[in-house]
Amino acid sequence: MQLEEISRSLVRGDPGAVEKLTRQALDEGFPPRVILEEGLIAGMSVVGMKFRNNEMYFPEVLVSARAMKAGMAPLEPILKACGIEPMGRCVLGTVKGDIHDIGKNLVGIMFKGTGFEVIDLGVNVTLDKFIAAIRTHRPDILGMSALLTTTMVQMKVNMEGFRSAGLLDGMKVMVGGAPVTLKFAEEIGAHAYGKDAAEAAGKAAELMKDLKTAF
Ligand code: B1M
Repeated sequence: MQLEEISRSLVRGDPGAVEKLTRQALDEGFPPRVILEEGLIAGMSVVGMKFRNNEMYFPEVLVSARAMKAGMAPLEPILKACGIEPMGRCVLGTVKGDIHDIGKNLVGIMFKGTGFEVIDLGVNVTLDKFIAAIRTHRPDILGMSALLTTTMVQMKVNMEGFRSAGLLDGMKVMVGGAPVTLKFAEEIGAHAYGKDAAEAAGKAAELMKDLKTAF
């Protein structure tokens, strides 16, 4: 089956095959979100499991990550095109010390698909860089991603930084990433937590309703 083949090629680390099969699946009428979730994300979950079980090593994981990006190339413009009027503006980044960006990029794609304008600051984003971007772009939503237990604590530092810089009025903060939980999000005073990219986009849309009724 097409989507399983995408997953298998991703786990095998074959960017050419992943991109070709993704394009084929689109031509055959598979919805982009289904290809993303049941092909690409499903494959990356297998990579994560194999990595945890020492069945895959970093160089192989990196090649699979490249294959994931190759598969995302034909999907991204279509997911983006689903949004009509920007429903809000989001500044997004992976926190300081952390270079994982696959999940954060997916969140960005889903936000764009939901109708948000997304300013992606990339990875290893310092508090100062977040603050400068908030002052420049005045986002409705600030999204932070962390994949390491050692870097998720930076989210707390950032929340305190935003608060003392007076930047939390009129802006909602969402956090997410594998080690991040709803409990942690609440503890640090974030406004929302997204378990995955689809949930994050749905919650972002809800946050926009809160912002509109508050102002
Ligand atoms: Co790293 N890594 N890694 N890694 N890596 C993990 C995260 C790890 C769990 C693997 C393991 O040990 N089992 C482990 C973290 C352990 C921990 O702290 N709990 C780990 C480690 C230890 C490391 C290094 C420290 C290894 C080393 O060098 N000794 C190192 C750190 C580098 C650094 O950041 N400073 C490192 C490096 C790397 C690579 C560079 C090789 C590569 C990253 C490539 C890249 O991102 N461009 C990599 C990868 C690929 C992984 C795994 C295998 C896969 C991560 C991924 O892309 N998942 C990962 C194991 C795993 O997760 N099972 C692992 C797929 C992605 C779709 O899911 O990112 O969870 P995820 O995103 C989801 C949700 O979390 C959520 O939505 C996304 C989509 O549904 N989400 C949000 C994410 N951000 C969100 C933000 C939101 C809302 C939702 O709101 C704003």
